[in-house]
Amino acid sequence: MATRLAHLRNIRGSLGDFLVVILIYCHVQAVRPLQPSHLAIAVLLFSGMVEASQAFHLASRLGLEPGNLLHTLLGNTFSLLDIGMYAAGSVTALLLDRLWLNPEGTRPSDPDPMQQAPALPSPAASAPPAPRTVLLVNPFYPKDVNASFGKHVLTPSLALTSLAGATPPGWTVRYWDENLLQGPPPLDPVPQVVGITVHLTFARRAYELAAWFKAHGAIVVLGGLHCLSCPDEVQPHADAIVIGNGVPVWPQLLADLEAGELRPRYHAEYRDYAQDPPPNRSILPRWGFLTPDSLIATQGCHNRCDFCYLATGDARIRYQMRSVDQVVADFAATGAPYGVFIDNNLGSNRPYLRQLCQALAPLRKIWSAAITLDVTDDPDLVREMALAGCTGVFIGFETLTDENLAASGKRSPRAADYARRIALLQAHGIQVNGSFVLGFDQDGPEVFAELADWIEATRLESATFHILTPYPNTPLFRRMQAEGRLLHQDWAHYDTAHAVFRPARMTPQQLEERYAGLYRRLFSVKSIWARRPRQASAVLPYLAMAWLYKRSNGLWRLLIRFRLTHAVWLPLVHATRWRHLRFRDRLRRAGEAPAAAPGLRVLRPRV
Ligand code: B12
Ligand code: SF4
Repeated sequence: MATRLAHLRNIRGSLGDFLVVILIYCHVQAVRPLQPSHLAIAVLLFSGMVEASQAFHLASRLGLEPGNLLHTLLGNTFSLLDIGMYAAGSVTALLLDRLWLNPEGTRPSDPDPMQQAPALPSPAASAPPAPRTVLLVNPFYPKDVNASFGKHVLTPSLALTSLAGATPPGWTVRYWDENLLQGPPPLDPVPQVVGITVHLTFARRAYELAAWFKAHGAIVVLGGLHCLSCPDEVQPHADAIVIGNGVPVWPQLLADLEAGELRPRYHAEYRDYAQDPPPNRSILPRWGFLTPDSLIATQGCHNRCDFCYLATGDARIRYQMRSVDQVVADFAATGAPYGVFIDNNLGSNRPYLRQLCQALAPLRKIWSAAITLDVTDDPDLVREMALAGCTGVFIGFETLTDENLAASGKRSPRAADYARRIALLQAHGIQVNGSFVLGFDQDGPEVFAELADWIEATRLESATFHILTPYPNTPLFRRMQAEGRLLHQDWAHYDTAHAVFRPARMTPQQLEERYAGLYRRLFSVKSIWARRPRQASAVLPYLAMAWLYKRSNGLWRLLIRFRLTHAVWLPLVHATRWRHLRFRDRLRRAGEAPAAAPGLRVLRPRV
């Protein structure tokens, strides 16, 4: 059995390449007969001389140049193949689980790797830590079973790649993300320094990892949002903690450590952000993420909603923008066709966004970003976004009740005007992923069905739901605490999937049950179908994305464990980009938005 598993582990790396070849092959067959050049690519790929992404580029160069009429077929050909492949994948995932063919060699009855962190082997006598080595770790957190598992591999946080970018020469940096389901962090060798990012939901796991690494002789540094909001809780678990922006203090911290003068606490305000070195993405396992290339242009937000982590304590994250040239250079350097901006709100400063869009347009890449809905006050700016490659936006609508918005201090267009503004974005080929918060004081048990009806009526392609969560040290937290409404302070449940406070107009159980029910309804085949795009040619790409995102959690387990995430996703990204480029050229020629969008859809499961 062990040999069989080892063999399977060896072939799993090439499985992704294999799937891509099949896609290229079927696609090429569908649009034109097989040519020797395509065969040559397949040989190069299998011989290991080129990677899947390079092969795909090559194939598109040879046979499928943009502008070619055959491209109209592209989206749908891919979509059909993808739907078939995902369906087959779902069944395979199930079978593999039954046959206990997972990388860890565990059986299906073993703990679900989506719910339980990998076991940490008890500390054994190991070699002393290797000097000048850093291991940066993103700890495990359990995934909400109601939502899509896909969103957890959408794009990596920039926290650790930013630290890697700031690491002085002479240090070797490695990266380990426990959520990629490859087991516990490596100890070959034991690193001299372990940097762990800490969020409240995975704080407990971060402390376990810290203790484990310390037992092996490593120096443990903890940083991240939870250090900002609860430094005194984090402190005893670390040799040093970093409060705030880690980038400017990281080189100093390493120098202090080498000099034997490590301080227990380092503070760094969110200043001089534009001076920060670019992130070092080379440490990332690219196979692990749909989009390994997370980008950032701005920090902070013009709003200060009482539930947002940006309102934590006195830590006002000053609104800052990087130079447009810096951002464009960073995106260009990734070499990727698609990027995700992880900014809190890329639309906070509209003149800046316009400038950025104009500079991004020549790259002919596609991207998505979180913005606030007020960007649609300016339809011309929406057009600039479309012309610059924006194919999707993540918008925090939060609620359909204006009183809830007012009470939380969110300045946003009135709920009655949401639908018109969504239609404006969709008409520019920009898919809208709406984020909604449930459990505000005006929310009763009736809001769930109302919200689902509204989402279906507006044909919102994608929606994410969050139970209102009072993050520690925010105005909302302090109010709930003062009113005696907090149920507990078990941070692991502060993950927006659990009710951690007493809602005003329902019980915590009702809130949790109806939240789960909302996902069930919106992820149902009936609802997915009801929200299909009006334009017939956009229906198949939409269904492919919806199937992968909303109906394939079994498949996600397989894709993540077997390192297939990126390879399976890439063809969809290329197809979306080609469709977008055609749409954008038409938009530019027409001078205004067409009546209906062409249905450009890249899956954008955002937080
Ligand atoms: C990318 C992202 C994700 C990715 C990756 C997450 C991951 N942990 O790997 C995905 C899509 C998977 C994701 C999922 C979720 N996310 Co998220 N995510 C983000 C996002 C958009 C960007 C993070 C980022 O890259 N920031 C930029 C970096 C540079 O900033 P930073 O993390 O603060 O890091 C700096 C410092 O803190 C410090 N630092 C950080 N770590 C370390 C470590 C060391 C050693 C040192 C020295 C310093 C240091 O230095 C860094 C450089 O300045 C943020 C919003 C945002 N714009 O920040 C939300 C955010 C972090 N997510 C959030 C949430 C709630 C979630 C979910 C729970 C949502 C859900 N219901 O499913 C899930 C699950 C994650 C979890 N359980 O924690 C919240 C967290 C709230 C909080 N108070 O903790 C945020 C803030 C969004 C929000 N507006 O509420 N997310
Ligand atoms: S608009 Fe969004 S990012 Fe800005 S403060 Fe409010 S919740 Fe936070």
